[in-house]
Amino acid sequence: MISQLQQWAAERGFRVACGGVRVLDEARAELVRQRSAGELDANFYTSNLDFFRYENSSSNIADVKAVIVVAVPRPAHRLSFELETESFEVTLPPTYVRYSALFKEVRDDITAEIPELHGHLEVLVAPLKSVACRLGLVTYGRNNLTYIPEWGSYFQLVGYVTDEDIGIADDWCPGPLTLMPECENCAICSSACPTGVINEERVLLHAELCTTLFSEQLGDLNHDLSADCLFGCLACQQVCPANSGLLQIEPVGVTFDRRETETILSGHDARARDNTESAARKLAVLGLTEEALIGRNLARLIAGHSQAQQPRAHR
Ligand code: B12
Repeated sequence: MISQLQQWAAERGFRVACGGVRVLDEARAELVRQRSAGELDANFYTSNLDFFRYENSSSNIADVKAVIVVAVPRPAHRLSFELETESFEVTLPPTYVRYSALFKEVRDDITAEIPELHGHLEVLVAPLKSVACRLGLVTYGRNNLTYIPEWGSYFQLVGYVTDEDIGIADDWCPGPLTLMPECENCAICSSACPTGVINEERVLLHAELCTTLFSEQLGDLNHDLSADCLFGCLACQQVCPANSGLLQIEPVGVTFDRRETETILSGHDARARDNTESAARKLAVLGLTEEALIGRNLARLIAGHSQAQQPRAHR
C-alpha cells in the first residue's frame, strides 16, 4: 500500500512518507523534554501546543499501526478590498487559504484512490514538522520551518494515522531531526525576523514572540503586522536562499467591494453583519481559520498604509 500512496502523491505533485507509531512517541517525548527544560515558553505551550493528541485520543481508531504525512505545495494568495478611493491589496502567505479543509480533502482523495483505507484514516493531531522530519519527508531550516528540495518551505503538511497494515516493517525506526547543511553558517533569516525570534544559537523558535502568533491571536493587536500580510509573516522565508525564486503568488479570486469591506471593518463577525451574505460567500472561499480577526488586521494594515502615504513633516 505504501507504493500505492507514493504513486497517488506523485500523480498529484505531492510528496508522502509513512512510518510506524514510534515516530509519535519520539516527537511527543522531545516536546515534553523541551517544555520541562524551559526551552519552550510555558504560556505559549499551554495556549498553542497542548492540543496535540497524538495517536490515541485523537482518533476513533483504536489500534494505530502507521502514520502517513503528505506535503502539498501551496502558493501565497493576493486578495483585494475596495476602499473609498483605491483598491487595497493584501497577501495571505502559503497555507492560510482553506487550511483545515485541505486535511479533509487530501484524506478523501486518498481513500477514493485506495478504498481499503476508507474509514481507516484519521487526521493526525501532532507536531507535524517533527513527525515529517523523522519520517524523512522534510529537513529543518534555521528559521524552524521545514524544507523539501525544489519546493523550499512553501508547502502544507497534512498527517493521518491508520489502523490498516500498510506495510511498515516491524523493525522500522524513526530517523533523526535534520538541519539543512546550508543553515549551519547562515543567519540571514535570523537578521530578517522583525521580532528577533530566530536565535542563531538554537533551531527552536522563540515562538511566543513571533509576528505570526500576534496576527492570529484573539484580542487587541498590540504588535505590528508584517508588511502587507493579512495574517502571518513571510520575512524569514522570503530572505532564505533555499527559497529563492520558489514563492508562487496567485490571486485567490476574491475582491470585497466597498460595502463588504466596510462590513468586515465594522466588526469581528462579518458573516453575521452582512445581511446579503455576499461577504459571507466570499469569506467561505477563503476558508480562513482566523476569519474572526480579518477586520481587526485589515484595519491595522490600512492605518499603516495611510501613515506611510502621509508627507514626512506631517507624521
Ligand atoms: C503552533 C504553530 C505555529 C506557532 C509556533 C511555531 C513554532 N515554530 O512552534 C506560530 C503561530 C508562531 C506559527 C507560525 C508559523 N507557522 Co505554524 N504551526 C504551528 C503548529 C500548529 C505546531 C508547530 C509545533 O509543533 N511547534 C512546536 C515546536 C516545538 O516544534 P517545531 O516547530 O517542529 O520545532 C522543533 C525543532 O525546533 C526541533 N529542534 C530543536 N532543536 C533542534 C536542533 C536541530 C539541529 C534540529 C534539526 C531540530 C531541532 O525541536 C522541535 C520539535 O520538538 C503546526 C501544525 C502542526 N500541527 O504541526 C504549524 C506549522 C508548523 N506552521 C506552518 C507555517 C507555514 C507557519 C508560518 C510560516 C505561517 C506564516 N506564514 O506566517 C509561520 C512560521 C514561523 C516560523 N519561523 O516557524 C506550517 C509549516 C510548513 C513547513 N514548511 O514547515 C505548519 C506545519 C502547518 C502545516 N500544517 O503545514 N506556527
